[in-house]
Amino acid sequence: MRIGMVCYPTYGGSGVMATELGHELAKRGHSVHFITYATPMRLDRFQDNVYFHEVETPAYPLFEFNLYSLALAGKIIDVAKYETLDVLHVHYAIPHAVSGFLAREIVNGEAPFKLITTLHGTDITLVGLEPTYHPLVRYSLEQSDSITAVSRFLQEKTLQNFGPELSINVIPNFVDTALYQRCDCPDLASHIKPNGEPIIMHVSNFRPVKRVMDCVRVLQEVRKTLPAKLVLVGDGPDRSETERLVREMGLNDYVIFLGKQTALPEILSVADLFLLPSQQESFGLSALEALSASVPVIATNVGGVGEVVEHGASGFLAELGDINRMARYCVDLLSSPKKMASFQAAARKRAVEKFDISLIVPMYEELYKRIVEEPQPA
Ligand code: GMT
Repeated sequence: MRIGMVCYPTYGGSGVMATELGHELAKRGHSVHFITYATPMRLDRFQDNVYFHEVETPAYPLFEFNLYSLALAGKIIDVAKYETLDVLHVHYAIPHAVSGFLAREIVNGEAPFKLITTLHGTDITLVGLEPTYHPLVRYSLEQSDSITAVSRFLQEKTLQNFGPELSINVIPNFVDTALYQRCDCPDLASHIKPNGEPIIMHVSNFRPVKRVMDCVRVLQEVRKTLPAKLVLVGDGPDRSETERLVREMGLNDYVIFLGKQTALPEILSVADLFLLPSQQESFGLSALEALSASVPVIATNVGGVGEVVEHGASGFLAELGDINRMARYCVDLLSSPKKMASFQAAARKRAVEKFDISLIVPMYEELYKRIVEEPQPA
């Protein structure tokens, strides 16, 4: 099949998912055409059957604002015509579903393709609720040939916020469990935990919704009992504020900022626990990657996180902002090797049995096949 894949190329779960999906579909013999404004972060190696089409947004003095949505529609039209796409799969509704819909209407007859929209989170729970965007998101969902959501939570939220008549399939996010597994990384371990200190890790794009500063507060509580360290991976708007808080709390020697990293399987391998204190999370892909690397997760019980982490088995869930409880869960696991071992095993089992790439990608393939075979509406 010939598939167009539209996503954000930046450090974020929806772009990661789209790119990993594209890689796997290409391995299975499909042609995959990424269409976005920069090379997606994980499109970092050559692969047969994978193509990248960069969207350039022409400037003109009259345009005070960048016309990306239109430039994207124009590029989709170009790729659909010259690469004869069967399917256009857009990740994150705003503006991708709108640009995809517009392109499909324009090329219909000449180069028809089916439009699939995958919802990832704030396109439905936050940005899509802005009164300016809401009607556009609703219309582009109604007009998509198929809609998928990455969790049951997000499916329900979409039905509530955008219309109970929409038909939405849940296809959860996935992880390559062969890649994300614990490995021995003595050099990294000796750098990060020279004295074998327990390591609590957090990986995110440091947006306010991730509440990275709560990780620092949890560490402060944990250190009243155990000499733990916190490793923060990623970068974004809240990084400077978090660094300031670390200095104010006198925790400089116990918090390591690694910035944006790509070698996540190795880095996760030095972690004892993964902390995700988010305010909102439709799925929590970083938590799944941690589980796959046998790292139990302590997270807030928000959105779809409970569909990924089983409370009391592969991790623990706490109320939003409940620093003391998250710290107690950390201490509980870090001070009980037997319990920790059973949580580590459950974490890995959960990722392998429920979310491995080999289980989820065929769901997308079946969906593509089904909608491509559906007759075109008259
Ligand atoms: O919705 C966002 O803020 C961005 C998006 C992203 O690109 O990272 O995150 C969402 O999609 C991820 C991949 O499906 C999910 O794992 C995240 O939970 C979700 N973020 C939120 O719902 C806040």
